[in-house]
Amino acid sequence: MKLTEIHIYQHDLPVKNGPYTMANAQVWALDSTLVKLVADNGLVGWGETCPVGPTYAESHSAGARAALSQMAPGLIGTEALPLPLHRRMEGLLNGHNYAKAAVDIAVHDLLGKYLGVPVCSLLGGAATDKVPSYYATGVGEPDEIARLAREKLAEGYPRLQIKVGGRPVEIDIETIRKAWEVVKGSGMRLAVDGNRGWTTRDALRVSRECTDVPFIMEQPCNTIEDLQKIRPQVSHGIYMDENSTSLNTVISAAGTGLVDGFGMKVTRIGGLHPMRAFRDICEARNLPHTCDDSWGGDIIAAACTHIGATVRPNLLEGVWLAAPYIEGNYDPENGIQITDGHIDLPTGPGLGILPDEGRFGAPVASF
Ligand code: 0XW
Ligand code: MG
Repeated sequence: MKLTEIHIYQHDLPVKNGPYTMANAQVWALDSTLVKLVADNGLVGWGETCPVGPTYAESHSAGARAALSQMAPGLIGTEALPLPLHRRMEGLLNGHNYAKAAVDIAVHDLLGKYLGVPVCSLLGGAATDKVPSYYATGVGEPDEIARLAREKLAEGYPRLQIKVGGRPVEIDIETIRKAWEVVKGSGMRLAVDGNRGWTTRDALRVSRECTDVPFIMEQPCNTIEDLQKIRPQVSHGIYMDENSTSLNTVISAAGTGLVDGFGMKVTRIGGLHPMRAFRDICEARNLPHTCDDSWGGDIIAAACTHIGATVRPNLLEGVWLAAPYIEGNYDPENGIQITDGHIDLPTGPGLGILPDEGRFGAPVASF
């Protein structure tokens, strides 16, 4: 099976009850990029990549489309298999994992449809058909985050991620304490995500003043050097998110014991093929992690759910979806949803969702 056509689409995803606020980004609407691969047998596969604004990471939506347009002509005629496609993409463009990921997701969808199996089977096989999710608050007032914690606990979420940073650290400490008062004793796990926004001074102070609150500290500071600096001084587990931009970084961070786990995004690491290597590295080191993305509709949601289902259950921190912040689904029938804090693994071949193409309008580029 060889690739014969590549179509790139642009689609806006307004944030429900926006904005969504993180330490370094405030977003009202996200600009998603979709990729449709067509094979010589007429089968179609869908991929997606959706940076959460231009300041969250070294990625932006126009950059994704430019990178895809740069690679697309050279991908026509390539075997529709993840490994040859990744090697071809490496030969056509250096870096830009988040754009390559859209092609990677689409080829998994295509291959699954061709073989008549769900993507989770291509990734080694699912361990569950109900994948735990977690809820991520925005940066908010302490009482509002406590209210959200109560609401999400009642909805059945097994984990809550509280966003902090970009404001006086005293407010972050008050927020953590108020949320803990709500979830204490419930079994709900807590993550406190600085999204690179704290100084090392802030991270040390939070850990010192909240020694009695069992949360993990996710990407508290901006750089790997910052994490190295605070590592021996904090009493909380540290997870790496935004700094883990490649398998190479993951190997070093896991191998040197710099972190206790990861918040991982499928598109940041380059798609599902590198994601399964990441999963296996974490399993070898007994490191928990999430399977997320920065944002995106049903295609990204399905990709994250399929890989999440293959993670050893005691190491899966959860699969985060943008679904609670998005109105509607690409696939009105089988769209991915969170129910009782969990996601049903799609059962159809490939990603198990069929986007209603009409929603995306005409392609912005076709090859
Ligand atoms: C909560 N997320 C998975 C979604 C936003 O893009 C940020 C992210 C994170 O954990 O940093
Ligand atoms: Mg994070």
